[in-house]
Parts: sequence; C-alpha cells; structure tokens
Amino acid sequence: MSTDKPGINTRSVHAGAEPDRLHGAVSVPIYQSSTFAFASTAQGAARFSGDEPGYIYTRMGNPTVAALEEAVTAMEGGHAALATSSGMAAIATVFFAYLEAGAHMVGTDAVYGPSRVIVERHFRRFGVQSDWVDTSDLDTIRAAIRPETRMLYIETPENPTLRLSDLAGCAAIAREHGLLLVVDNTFATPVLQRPLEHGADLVVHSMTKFLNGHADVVAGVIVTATEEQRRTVRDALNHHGGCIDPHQAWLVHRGLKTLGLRVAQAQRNAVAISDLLHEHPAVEWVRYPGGADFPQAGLVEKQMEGPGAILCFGVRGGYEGGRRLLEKVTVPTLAVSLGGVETLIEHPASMTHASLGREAREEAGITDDLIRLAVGCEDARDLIEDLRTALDGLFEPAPQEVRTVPA
Ligand code: LCS
Repeated sequence: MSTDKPGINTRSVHAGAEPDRLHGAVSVPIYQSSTFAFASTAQGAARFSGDEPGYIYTRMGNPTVAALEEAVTAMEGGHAALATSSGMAAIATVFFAYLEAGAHMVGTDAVYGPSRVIVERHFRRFGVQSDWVDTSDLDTIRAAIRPETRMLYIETPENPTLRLSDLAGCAAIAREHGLLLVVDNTFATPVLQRPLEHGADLVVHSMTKFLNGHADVVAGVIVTATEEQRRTVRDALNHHGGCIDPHQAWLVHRGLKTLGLRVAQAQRNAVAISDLLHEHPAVEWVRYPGGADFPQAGLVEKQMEGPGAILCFGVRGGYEGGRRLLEKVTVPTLAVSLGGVETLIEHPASMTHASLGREAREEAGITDDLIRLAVGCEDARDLIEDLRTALDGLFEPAPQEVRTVPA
C-alpha cells in the first residue's frame, strides 16, 4: 500500500493481501499443507534456529495464516498477530504464556463465562489466583491489586452487560503496578475501538464473531504490541498447540474484508432497535452504548467510534416474559454467538453465562431477565416489524392461560 495512513477499510481489504508472486492470484492462496520442504539439511537447521526466515510446520506458521495475521495487525495497529483455533484458544494461550504458580490476576466480572471459568477452575489447579471485579470502576481495580498481581484482563464492552471499562485509565493502573493489560476486543472490533492506541499490551478476539462475520468458523487471535510479546506468545502457542487451520484462516480473512461494512449496517440496525425498545411498553429496561440513557456515554465518546451492534434488555414478566419473546421472534435466530450477518437472540443466564453460577452472575449484573440481542445485517424494517409484533404479543395471555369456552 502506498498511502501513509490507510483507513480501516483499506487496511482490512489490502493488508496481507498482496497478489501472489507465482500466478498473480488476487485472493491469497490456501496453503493447505501441514509441513514445508527444506532444500537442504542446512536450510532445515537454519529455519529451526531462526537464522533463515521461512515456513517449517503449520502449527508454527503458515503463509495463508500469516496473511490473515497481517490484516488483523494492521487493523488493530499492533506489532504482530497470532491466529488461533478459537477465541478461547487465544485467551488460554495468553494466560498460559503470562501466569505462573503464585501469580494473581484481576479480571472484569461480567466476561464471556468460559474466559473466567478457565482461570477459576483450571489455572487455579496450577496455583493461579484471580479476582473478578467491576472494572468499570478504577478504584475497584486498584483495591483488587496485590503484590503478586501480574495481569489486568478486561472486556469492554462486557459480554453481556455492555458496561464499559476506561481503557486509558486501566492502562495507567497497569503501568503503575507493572501489570500486563489484556483487552478482549470482540464486541467492539478494531473498526470501533483499538485498545493498543489507549495503552493496552495485548488484544484478544474471538474471530468467530464479527471479524469472520458469517457464523461458519470458530477462530481467535492475539495481537501484540511488541516483538518481545510476539516471541513469548508465539512460543506459548507453538507448545500449547491451539493453531488455526489454513482453510479456516482463509475464510476469516475473506470475512474480514467486509468488517467495516457489516459493522456499519449492524450498528445502524441496532440504533433503530434501541429506539423501538426504549419506547415499547413491554420493555422494562434497555442497555445499549448508543442509547440516550446510556450511563457511560462519555466513555463511548472517548474511546469508541460507535456504540456497536449488541444490546441487552429485560421485558415485562421477567424471565418468563423473556422466554416467550425468544420463542416469538422470527427474524432473529434463537442461538448463542454474535457478530454474524444474522441477528441472534439468547438468554445469557441459562446459556452463555450459565457456567459462572448464580452468585457470580448476580454480582456481575447478569440478571435472570437479561436478553442479549446481537444485531445482524438484515433490513432494519424487517427486524423492527418482527420485534414489535413479538413485544406486542407479550400482552396477550400465554398459551396455557387461554381458556376455551365450551360449546
Ligand atoms: N470472548 C468473547 C467476548 C466472547 O463472546 C467469546 C465467545 C469468546 C471470547 C470465546 O470465543 P470462541 O472460543 O467461542 O471463539 N462468545 C460466545 C457467546 O457470547 N455466545 O457463544 C459464544
């Protein structure tokens, strides 16, 4: 690319996508090979020692994977990126790389359930301690830090509560206490938020979500800010083994090229849906970073380029009302996951965040009535009409309450 400062869409389309040198293919070839031939024993040894660049074995690197990694690096403004077999593989690899026996970490309490459970249940067996707190409050973070704290792990916006943490504030605390600041940027995507620009050390994503965008691949990525971090994470990933398959990497890279378009359309839809939910009498509460009543609007302004495409809300009748709504809508699909072209609706307390347990959910504000709506790229008109009909229907008696009049 000849432009000095290409925009985010130019980066997503062109970074890592040079026409191939052999035939000029415009789409990056899929190098579906587990291993790469050496011209000589000397070359094999030189590749292993690092004296000669080049590919060895796909767990340690692959040209199709490298093209995707280059695109993500450019979009996040990082030093390097390492693609993984899932978002959880990315998160587990970061914990594996940086947490040792006796270490302590502080994390956001309302994170994607397994991101917390892996530490509380599994890393704990190896002597890692953790505290999961409301990271939207900087004093709460400070109070949780101990001499042995090594990492501050945040999700902003949080899954599923959509609360935000102040990236620059967290980075300042991390610097002051010598902690590694890791940010899960899955909900915002680099189109709306680039945590490294605010002082984060590492960014992780579930690329299963917006980056791929088509609900057909499970993948993740770790973005580093420095070469030293790249080496540490690369070493952990090589040994931990959560590498991505080249064909999956190619699919994600294809999806990534339309990330900006998809986020813009989904976000427009989410704004329209937020307006409907705010005015509909069957809705008790709504939380959306683009809503006029969003309590952290200043933070959206400060660190995000838009409110995103995910919202959560509760309806009249609590959990039971929500259950009925989930089964009434016809355009959104009742399914977990998010960030695809299709709108998905789910109930976190019984689904994505069930593994946290009731106590942790209540502390984190993941109430039983919370419905998560991950808005896709359909026409707003159709989403609105469908949701309005389903919400209107909540005022009708539930089917089991309907009494038939005997003839
Ligand atoms: N980080 C966030 C913020 C997530 O939402 C997820 C998955 C992960 C990491 C893990 O990524 P994966 O291994 O699935 O690629 N979130 C899901 C969700 O909310 N519904 O289903 C999966």
